[in-house]
Amino acid sequence: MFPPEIYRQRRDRLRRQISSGVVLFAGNEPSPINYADNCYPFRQDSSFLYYFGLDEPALAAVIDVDEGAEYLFGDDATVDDVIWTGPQTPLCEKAHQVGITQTAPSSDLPSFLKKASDHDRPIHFLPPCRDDQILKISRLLNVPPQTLGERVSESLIRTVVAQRSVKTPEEIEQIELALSITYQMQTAAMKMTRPGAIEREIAGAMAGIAIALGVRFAFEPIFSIHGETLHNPFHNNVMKAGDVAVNDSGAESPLRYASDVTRTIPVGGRFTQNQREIYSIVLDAQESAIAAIRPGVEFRDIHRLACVRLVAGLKELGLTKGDPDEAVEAGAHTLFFQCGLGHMMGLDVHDMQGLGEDYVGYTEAIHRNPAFGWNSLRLAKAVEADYVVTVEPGIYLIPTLIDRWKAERKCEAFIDYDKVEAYRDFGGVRIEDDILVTDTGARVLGPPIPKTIAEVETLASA
Ligand SMILES: [Mn+2]
Repeated sequence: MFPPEIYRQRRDRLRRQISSGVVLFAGNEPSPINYADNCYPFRQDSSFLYYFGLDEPALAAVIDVDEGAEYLFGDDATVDDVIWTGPQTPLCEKAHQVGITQTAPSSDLPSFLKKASDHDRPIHFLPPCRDDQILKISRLLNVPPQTLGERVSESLIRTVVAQRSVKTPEEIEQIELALSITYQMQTAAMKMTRPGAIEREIAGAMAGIAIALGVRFAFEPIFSIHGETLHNPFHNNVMKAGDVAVNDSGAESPLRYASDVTRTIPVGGRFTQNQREIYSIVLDAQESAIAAIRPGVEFRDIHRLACVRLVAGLKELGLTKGDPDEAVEAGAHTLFFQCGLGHMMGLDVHDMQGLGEDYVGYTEAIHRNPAFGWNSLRLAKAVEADYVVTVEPGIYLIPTLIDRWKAERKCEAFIDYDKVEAYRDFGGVRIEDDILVTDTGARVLGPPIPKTIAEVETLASA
């Protein structure tokens, strides 16, 4: 955990932004797989972690804005518990570790909240993501789960998003710690990728690296020779020479900060000519995008820049034609790049997505563009110093999409479908790094993970 002052300062700042009432943070409960004693690995709610640091189940906390008081609700282990779990830190000691002096048993929480609501004091809470959290909060507040969404505090969402968006030095340090583990995962994957290996052998080795270092994946990894499937969760293909494998994976840091890196690896150690060309285009788009990031620049403009670089590169190969800016204006790039350029990253890999992506990536003036491709851009607004964002352009040849566009003769003025046909089984290439917005520009976080064609080929042929 961070020192208690960190959590106290975070809560003080939050309290100053909320005008009145009480703020409820419900920690996550254990999540059973098939019965109560056999659970998925515990992951604390990220906002609870941010303000209260305690990475364990069955806790809740309340900030009383009007009285300036903070309470941790939970239960001490009983002797019967200790037989199974071993000695446990007392609740008051846990509270002390994060700078809280007042504790109470969980059973006191409903009456505490009822008292507040009887006095017409607002009870602020964030939108719960998990179903069990929805039920828990609806029970605590005596509100039907179906209407709980109407009670969510928009002012709290906005305050928390603003606060969590700007990363402090100790948070950057955690992200870079996560990236140092991801470096090990990614370089091991490059070395293990060879003809005859099964994707899951590499995915499993990466999981082993993370677990042996005391952490886990920040998200289920994508490791696939079908990188054209944007979120491909399967790892069962046998790799053969001439394939490229997309490895989109990242470890969590010990304090649960995410990392999220993608590399594309030639199976057999050498990219084919087509792969080199497509890879170079994606790398150029990624580096151009990173170079354009600085405070005040809208991320949707960075996204557009990357799209234009991709289309300009594809034009050199003959897959696109016409003016690249006009092609992007017409949406022609989305045949090859169907998603957004990146997202915020922090305690969540898609940071704060659970609070509502539009609160995180958009503003009252910058709305989500409903056009295909643009509609999945998670971040559009201007970036600020100390934001952490991913930059992850890609080129994805999706046969189903090619067939549909071709049949509809979509963007025919900008796409050479005969040439595209020659690439229909190409697969996909994605290159992703985690970027800190600095006062004057941007910095790629973490140890440099091999990225140029020469660097990747060296490791992949080792
Ligand atoms: Mn990502």
